[in-house]
Amino acid sequence: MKPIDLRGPLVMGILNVTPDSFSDGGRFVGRDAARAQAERMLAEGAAIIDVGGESTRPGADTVPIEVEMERVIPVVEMLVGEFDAVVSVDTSKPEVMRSALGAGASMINDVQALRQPGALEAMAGADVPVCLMHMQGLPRTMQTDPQYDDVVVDIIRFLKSRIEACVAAGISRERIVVDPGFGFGKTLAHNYELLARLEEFGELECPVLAGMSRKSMIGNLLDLPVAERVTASAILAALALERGVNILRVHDVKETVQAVRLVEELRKTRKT
Ligand code: 7PM
Repeated sequence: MKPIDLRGPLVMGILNVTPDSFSDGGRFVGRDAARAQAERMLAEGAAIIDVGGESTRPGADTVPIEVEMERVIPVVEMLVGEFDAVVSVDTSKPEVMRSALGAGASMINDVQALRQPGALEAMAGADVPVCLMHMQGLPRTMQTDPQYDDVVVDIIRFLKSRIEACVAAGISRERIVVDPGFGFGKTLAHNYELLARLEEFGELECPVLAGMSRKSMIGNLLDLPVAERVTASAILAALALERGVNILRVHDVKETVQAVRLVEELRKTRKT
């Protein structure tokens, strides 16, 4: 477990260990592919590697605990043991959270914002950051007609209530990161309104994480396949940084680090 300055800006590199990304999941072939991918992202300047073994894509089913464990834990051990990397684990299951922290993970990233029974307790016993993400509905059905009164106000209200639940459970505010959850129960218009109004999340007084990398909010607007969304992802990263985002969860680390450097230079110029 390594302490991290969550104010950033930090680039978090995505490492999927689902069989749809690496043919063999957490097993040997998958582990070699995961090692190579992580090594590259670290060399490109990723501050955190986010390991995910449960596909949260729209329409996806949930994964049994044992399967997720088997995919994720050996990879966490490898990343910590071989690279001394700062590792975040993308999971909603308290059992996986505990094992991941035991294996040396430095952060938990939960798309369900610790709403699973036992998740608050699992994190209360640790001393690492946790990312609380907003999702309307569940992955299986979340993209069928999402509705909000005011998408920003509704999501801020949700995150406030989850922060309160965390604090009540003994998770200090200093450990909490918030995330509007781009693409999770949102239309294209909702996603762009969230980006436009990202600064309003500053009201929560927690570092803000944004994950827009290669998502359909790019693909559907520009009519691009996933492999051709890199440039647009880096542009959205820069726009999010301009709106005060602290952590960027991305596939393309090199391009995002460039965006961070450009925006930081611009910021420095404005101050002096
Ligand atoms: C297929 C489609 C696979 C979409 C995976 C995804 C976020 C996250 C994901 C996010 C945080 C992806 C998503 N997205 N965690 N996990 N914030 N905190 O595009 O936006 O990576 S999974």
